[in-house]
Amino acid sequence: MSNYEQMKEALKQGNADGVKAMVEAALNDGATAKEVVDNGLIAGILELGVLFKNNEVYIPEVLMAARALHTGLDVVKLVLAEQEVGSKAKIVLGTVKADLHDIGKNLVGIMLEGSGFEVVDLGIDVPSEKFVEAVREEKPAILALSALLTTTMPYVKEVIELLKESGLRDSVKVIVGGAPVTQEFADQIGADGYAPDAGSATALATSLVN
Ligand code: B1M
Repeated sequence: MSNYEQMKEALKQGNADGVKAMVEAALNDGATAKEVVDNGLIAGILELGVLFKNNEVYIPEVLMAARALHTGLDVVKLVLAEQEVGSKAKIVLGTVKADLHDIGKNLVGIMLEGSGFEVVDLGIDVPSEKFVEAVREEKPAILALSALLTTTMPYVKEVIELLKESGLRDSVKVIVGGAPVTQEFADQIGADGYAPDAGSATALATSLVN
């Protein structure tokens, strides 16, 4: 079994200590943070996602795997922080109302921080009003909204509408993402940008502040 196969298996079993040790070993062996995240951590959770969809595993197993994944991401985050190149701009980030998924959002945050942005992470299940309040108080250059459920996508639109009503829409760029979100949806709701993955989100944010 390759190292990444072992990492994926440990992740699917929710073995946080194993995942941590394997991520550290892979990075020490010269793997890049992106390789570890793409080939080990994300690949593992997506494989588990298929089992979840087919009712072969249930929410407790997925939560254990998510915890193991976050343990691995914490190691990656330390490596990326060491490469930091100074603050580019402030970004407020969060997962929209009624949505508890945070793995992708956290990955986006880690990549943004790793490329020099200051990230204020509001967490998950964030009420739309709280995003507006954060834009007023933090004055970020970018507001980044994540949604993983088709049922929570309308809240992405709600945030943009509330920003308009509050007279704050022109003060901030809004970028959106998450598995069910598309460029077409982003255009429909008047977002400033859409990114399909964490790497693209970083490139998009950089292009919007330059
Ligand atoms: Co949930 N879940 N889940 N889940 N879950 C999905 C999303 C689902 C596709 C599974 C399935 O049925 N195949 C499905 C959604 C169907 C739909 O709406 N289309 C689903 C469902 C139905 C549910 C529940 C309703 C299940 C239930 O209770 N019956 C429930 C809802 C809870 C809620 O939120 N209110 C639920 C619960 C959960 C857990 C809590 C058990 C757990 C979340 C744990 C956690 O996040 N801490 C969970 C998980 C883990 C998943 C799957 C398996 C994996 C999601 C994930 O982390 N992917 C997922 C299946 C799947 O995606 N194949 C599934 C890995 C992650 C790196 O990818 O989040 O897409 P992703 O992020 C990517 C990009 O999307 C992008 O960059 C990231 C990295 O490259 N991105 C952005 C994300 N945000 C971005 C923001 C940006 C730009 C890019 O700019 C701002």
